[in-house]
Amino acid sequence: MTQPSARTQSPEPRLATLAIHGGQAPEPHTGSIMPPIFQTSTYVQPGLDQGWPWEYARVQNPTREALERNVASLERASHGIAFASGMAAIDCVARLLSAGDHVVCEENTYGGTTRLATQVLNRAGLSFSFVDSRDPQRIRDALQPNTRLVLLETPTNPMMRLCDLRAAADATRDAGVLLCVDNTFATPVNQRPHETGADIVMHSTTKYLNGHSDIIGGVLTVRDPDLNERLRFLRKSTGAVPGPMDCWLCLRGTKTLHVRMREHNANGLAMARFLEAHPAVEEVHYPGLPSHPQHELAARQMTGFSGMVSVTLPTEDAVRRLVEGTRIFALAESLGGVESLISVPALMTHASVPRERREEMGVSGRVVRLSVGIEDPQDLLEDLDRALGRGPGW
Ligand code: P1T
Repeated sequence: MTQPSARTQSPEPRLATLAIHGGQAPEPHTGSIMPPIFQTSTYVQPGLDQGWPWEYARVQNPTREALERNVASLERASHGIAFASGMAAIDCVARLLSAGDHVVCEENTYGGTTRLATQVLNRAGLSFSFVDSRDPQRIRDALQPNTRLVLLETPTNPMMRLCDLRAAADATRDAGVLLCVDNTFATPVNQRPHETGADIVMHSTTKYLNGHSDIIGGVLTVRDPDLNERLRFLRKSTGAVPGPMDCWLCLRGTKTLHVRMREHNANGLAMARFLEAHPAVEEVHYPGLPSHPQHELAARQMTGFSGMVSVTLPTEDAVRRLVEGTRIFALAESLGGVESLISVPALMTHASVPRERREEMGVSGRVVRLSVGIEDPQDLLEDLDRALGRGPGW
């Protein structure tokens, strides 16, 4: 057979095409253009020992597998493994390890990740070193002979610190250690850690991937078939699978991920610029601003900076006035939905991190986190301005 010429070879589809079509061929029996919701716990088998591929829905579910293929395609991975929550996904990564193993973990992760490490996984015999991965040398310095995993989050929740993913991958490759990157804040639209050498990419699909604040879910992506098999075995054995309806909702969300992220990126930058110029704001933490100490790295490893913006205000009273005073930004945990949310990490998402550790990282009661949605940016600016005590009343 002759090789197709370069002209007739189809190029690798781009992200917007993958978001809509990746992993989702029409259903073969009816041609249903959307993947059906296979709401079943088990499958009739044609006979004993027939090698029937569908056994039990904890192990196989076609709706879930469509989501897994879709997210894997967006992350430029070869396999996806979906979970009942982002925390279940991180827990599964940790279960690759055994008692006595050591993990190097970014110190400014989501509070639930710290809680899992210091109040659950430590009791199973894992030890953790928490590092400021803004300096990749600190990752190298924290590696021990028994280190098996480096767990990073970039940008971090909520201080928007960055880790140089290429440098982190160099450090872990040299040491033969797995690198897992929580890509929840950036999304594959803005950053693809597998392309710079990460072994595992993790998402809380609760956030941008689903995008509509109506499910809890998680996913891991990998390129290595052996790692895929090990993670699937762990998930089959521990059982934290998402339901088919939630997978279908998430797939519906990923179809518009690229469109939503364009708006989140634009609105996030608009809010960050506005807040930076606002007299009531002490400091803005947003990698897309030239004033961010790692802006040069952000511009190099990200193509957009998402809708997550944190600000430090002069007093806790000012924080209370802001978060209780907005009318569009709703006071709530979580992020990444089309609607704007506002929160105080020290009292909400990061309350389980010990106070001294929180404050060392700047996560004081004076920090407010915004998840900027895709409403009209002028309405959002006016909402913040009014609640910060300068704009007109409504
Ligand atoms: O909530 P869950 O789907 O289990 O995901 C946990 C998680 C993991 N990683 C990151 C970066 C996260 O932000 C989260 C959850 N975060 C919030 C609920 C929050 O408001 O920050």
